[in-house]
Amino acid sequence: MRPRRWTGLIRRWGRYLPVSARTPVVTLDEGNTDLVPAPALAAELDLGRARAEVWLKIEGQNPTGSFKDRGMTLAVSKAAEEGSRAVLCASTGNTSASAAAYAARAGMKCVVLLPKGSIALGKLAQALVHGATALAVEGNFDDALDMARQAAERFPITLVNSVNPYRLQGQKTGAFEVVEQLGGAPDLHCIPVGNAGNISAYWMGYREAKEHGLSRTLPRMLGFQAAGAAPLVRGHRVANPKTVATAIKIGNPASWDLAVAALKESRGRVEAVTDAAILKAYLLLTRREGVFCEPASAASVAGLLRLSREGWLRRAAAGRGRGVVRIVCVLTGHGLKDPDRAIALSPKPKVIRPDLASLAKALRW
Ligand code: AN7
Repeated sequence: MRPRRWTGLIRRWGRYLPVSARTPVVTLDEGNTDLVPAPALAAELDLGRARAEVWLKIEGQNPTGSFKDRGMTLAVSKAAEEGSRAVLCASTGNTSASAAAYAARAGMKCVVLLPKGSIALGKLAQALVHGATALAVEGNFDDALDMARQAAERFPITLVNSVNPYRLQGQKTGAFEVVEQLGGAPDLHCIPVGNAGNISAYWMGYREAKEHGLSRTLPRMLGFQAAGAAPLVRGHRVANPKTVATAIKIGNPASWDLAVAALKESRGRVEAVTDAAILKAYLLLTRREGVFCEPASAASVAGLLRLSREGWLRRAAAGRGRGVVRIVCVLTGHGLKDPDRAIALSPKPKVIRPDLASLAKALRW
């Protein structure tokens, strides 16, 4: 039998990407992540007479545990094609983890600028273990991104933040996969928003999927920011963003205009969700769906629950009668990225002696 395995998103979707036969494909076989039903979450939603079908796009299944690998395979492949020997990014963690891994794969140097003290443990471990030069910037992500942009103009190093257009090109494949997995676009697409690259990339992907005849419809894009880091909701930059969801602790999103266009064109919405609501959604996913994502990812679910509570979902579903409304929530990163948060929210294991009596006592049997 001819071997047949997934060989990454450039090989699968290359005809829709800015690559040629000359592009050296730097891949870790990213993409092709599962779309898992979320019945417990669906049961929490109020759509009036309509019924919700909720799907989780598990981007934590990517090689470095986040959706960033979709953009990074393309950005690093194109950097290699252009003869670059080094890549640079500012990051709240996941971009640095991904850049470090793909640079290692490509034999390139990697420099990552990390806001000091704001990076989840797993992400820091990844950047370091893949051999990146990590610098802790005394400032926030927005300061670090400013520096990275300036440095890339001055020095011979390729910027792989999402201001690099290849990043969004790679990330749009998430929408192609959703369309393929559902046999068409969903009605609603829920996604956390930080630097606003991913919401822009998904919208581009859905639009292209329609143009290429892969889907007949487009979803409404629903973006969610942490309440303490919600520049798009407030309509202005946030100087000192604050949230437990460190991945989206961003006050001045680079893809601001693209995200606003996506929201407008899709008749979407951008809303803020509190840290308490994010952590509640995180625990719903971990304890009732058995799905472990990082806090920032749970913002998409917190937002969906908020829109349900406010009656927005019910109004949005009004035209459907007793029909089904299909909702996708992108879970952008794996829960193991931020083990400290998982442990902080959970009871500590009780220490017991190695005998049955101690076990029975601990369990109150
Ligand atoms: C898990 O790694 O910005 O709105 O530097 O890691 O496209 O920025 C990460 C962002 C959502 C927000 N979920 O996506 C970085 C970084 C997770 C993330 C986002 C991020 P964008």
